[in-house]
Amino acid sequence: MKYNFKRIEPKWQKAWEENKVFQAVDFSPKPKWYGLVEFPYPSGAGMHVGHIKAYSSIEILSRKRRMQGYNVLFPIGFDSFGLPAENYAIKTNTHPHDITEKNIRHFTEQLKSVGFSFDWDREFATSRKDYYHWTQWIFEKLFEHGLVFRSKTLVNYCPHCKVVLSNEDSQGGKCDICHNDVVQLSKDVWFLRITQYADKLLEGLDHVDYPESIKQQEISWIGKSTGAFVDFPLDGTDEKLEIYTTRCDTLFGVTFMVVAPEHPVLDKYKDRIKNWSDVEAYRQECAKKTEFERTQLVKDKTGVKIDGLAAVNPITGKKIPLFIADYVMMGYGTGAIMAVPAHDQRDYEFAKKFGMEIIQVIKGGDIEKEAYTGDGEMINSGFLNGLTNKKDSIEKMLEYLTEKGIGRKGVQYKMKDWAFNRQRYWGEPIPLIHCPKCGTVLVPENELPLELPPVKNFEPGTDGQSPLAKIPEFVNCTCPKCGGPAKRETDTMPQWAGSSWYFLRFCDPHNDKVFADRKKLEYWMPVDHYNGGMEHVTRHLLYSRFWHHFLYDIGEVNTPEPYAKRTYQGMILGADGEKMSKSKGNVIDPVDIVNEYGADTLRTYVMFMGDYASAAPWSDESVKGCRRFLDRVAGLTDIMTAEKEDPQIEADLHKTIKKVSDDIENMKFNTAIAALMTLLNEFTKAGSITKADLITFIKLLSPFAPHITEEMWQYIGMNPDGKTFLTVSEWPSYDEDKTRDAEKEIGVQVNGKVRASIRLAVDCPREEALSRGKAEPNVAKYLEGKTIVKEIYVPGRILNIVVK
Ligand code: ANZ
Ligand code: ZN
Repeated sequence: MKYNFKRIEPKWQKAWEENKVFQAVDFSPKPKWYGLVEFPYPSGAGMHVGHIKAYSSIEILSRKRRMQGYNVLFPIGFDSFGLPAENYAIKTNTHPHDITEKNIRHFTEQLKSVGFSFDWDREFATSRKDYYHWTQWIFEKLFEHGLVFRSKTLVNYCPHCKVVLSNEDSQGGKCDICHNDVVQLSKDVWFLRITQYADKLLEGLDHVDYPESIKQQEISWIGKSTGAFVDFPLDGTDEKLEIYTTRCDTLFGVTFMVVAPEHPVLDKYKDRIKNWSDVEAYRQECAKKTEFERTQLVKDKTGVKIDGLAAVNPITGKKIPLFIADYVMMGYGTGAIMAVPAHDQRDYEFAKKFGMEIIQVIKGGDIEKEAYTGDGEMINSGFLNGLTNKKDSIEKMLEYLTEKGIGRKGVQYKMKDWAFNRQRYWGEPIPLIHCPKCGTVLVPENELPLELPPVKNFEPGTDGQSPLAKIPEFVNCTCPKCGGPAKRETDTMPQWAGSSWYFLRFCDPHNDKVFADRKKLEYWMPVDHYNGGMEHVTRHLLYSRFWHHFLYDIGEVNTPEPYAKRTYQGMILGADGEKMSKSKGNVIDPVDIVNEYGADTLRTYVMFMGDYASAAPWSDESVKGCRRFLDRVAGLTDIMTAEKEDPQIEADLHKTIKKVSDDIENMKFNTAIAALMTLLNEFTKAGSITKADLITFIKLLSPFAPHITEEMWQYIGMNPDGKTFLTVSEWPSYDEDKTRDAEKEIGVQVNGKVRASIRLAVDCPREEALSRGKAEPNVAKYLEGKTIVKEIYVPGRILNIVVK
């Protein structure tokens, strides 16, 4: 067959679409399979080759599942609220809505040109009101259940984007949107109480099939810590300074205390503090640093000793100095610590610098050099002396603290509540109303969606307010409770809101009565396999699991966990091995590859380039190699002349069916393609193959290269009515017995040394094997004049002749 991808790719894309081949059918009696990919943000730059790789795994699995008889849901939509569109709109004086819809059209065309088997009837965009209606509705449920609260605290703020960011959005001290440094500012913001779900988010990981690396990232991000809260009296006051420690066993070794520079206790006792101006100066210095800088272990310890205020060790009754230092964070524990320099390295460095006493309470290490953090016998510790196990000491101390009312057991999480409002335009309006009489009131459910009003100027104000605040018609409203004049909340939701539940909407995308019909949710959920980026593990994955657990708790969905299985893809690097970026000029546009080599080549190459989960550099040579492979595949129709199946080819076929089937399941796409390349070579070597051989081959290749194989299927007469598609034909099965070779190369040994090698049928009888082995000239040479004492033959493995 002549291979003309330019003709056949659009032809089959159109035929599949017209015949709704990829349509997911609600309530079909077939077993369901829901495959999900991270829906794209429709940026102006269009599709990236990274999208192709990220989507290809679930694409291939979906196509295989359909051929295995599953009712497959493989949907796509657009995560279309967010800053880039808004920034672009500001720059070009256009409207983010128009830009977004235009980008969506562009993206759709591009995705379709690659032949992904999405059910396009279920497409939606999070920025359209029929979708964000339900994002707002879920927010209202969260609010009703006490999971939305407002608090004035230190938050991450990006001065460049002019937005408050969540912790997840400012990892490593950088803004997730613009990658500039974030600063800590005290602001009044809306939070979602994700910490209330910390334990459920941890526990849920035991019930899902995620790679260990993903589980570990979530676990350490949530950062559950068990320890104790202990009260330290402030000398000469009634005040008790509460600290959080994981090592209450070391209480006898506490020689000073440290509070975070922002700790409110300082302001309260301002009048007693003699060096207040030093305190203030230090505070200002700290405010300039990012939390990331402050928590770096390797950094010079700084701090100020509070003059005029001291604490008391509640166990020993000894007076101890009080410091402020930036290595203690206001946002963790209580913002105050007991310092045990002998056994905590940060406290150790601080004590050395400020000349504080170091009391060893656990035997071991070399306290002259560094803190000892290991286990050992307790010393200098009163009633704990002699204990040798940290666990026992902690338990005993906790008992004592509890009994005396000085302390209590406690848990802490590194994860913080989710700062949820953005002071920008292009996001879901938060459906809250501020009434001077009734307080904060929800927009009534029947008034949802609360529509984003059209605006002319999206520029965020220098006053830190969202552009919505400048629209009196939007802001001024009546209180739904008392009917009096009230004002609307003008902030919008963060980018991650829409993606926190989109997989549910795919189950019932056009419903205007509920976010999704319960019966449909029960049919489709959970997602059977979700593939996405590693960079979303501590953002979107965590957020969406949180929303889903919440919806489960209020009885809206049928499982606590949304995704039964999750995997990730490795990045595609530029040909130079660097991350693709515009500035480096090493970006590959997938559409260029489609135009030059065809979608099937692009798809095959992206899956062939290496281990799916690893990063791999782009190679033009290898793209061409994949194209040549497909050219040769097309040529197979010319050798479809054999009447009878060759036994060796049959064995090769069964082996390949097994390999490709297993490899796809294990996401080893590259070795699946390699196996098909090997099979193609065997076919070519054989010179002729049967029609059945060819059919099996194109079925196995079809998830990777669906257009060329669909064309070949028709070419050999398998699609007479134009509607009998290969794409939904039956996946080949194999016979385990036949996966073994018909013939094998076997070494002929004389006294254990290989003297020749011969090809034998694996079931070749003993007599025949021996006589053929002995007939080899180089074997005969070693047998001459000798007496044969033993002949060993294991079919397909060993032929050894022992002589004397
Ligand atoms: C005394 C002590 C002795 C500590 C010792 C450790 C070792 P994780 O495991 O991460 O929860 N800490 C508590 N609050 C802090 C804050 N706001 N900023 C900085 N450090 C803080 O760590 C808990 C430990 O980190 C606590 O236990 C406390 O130091 C410190 F040999 O208390 B520890
Ligand atoms: Zn930013």
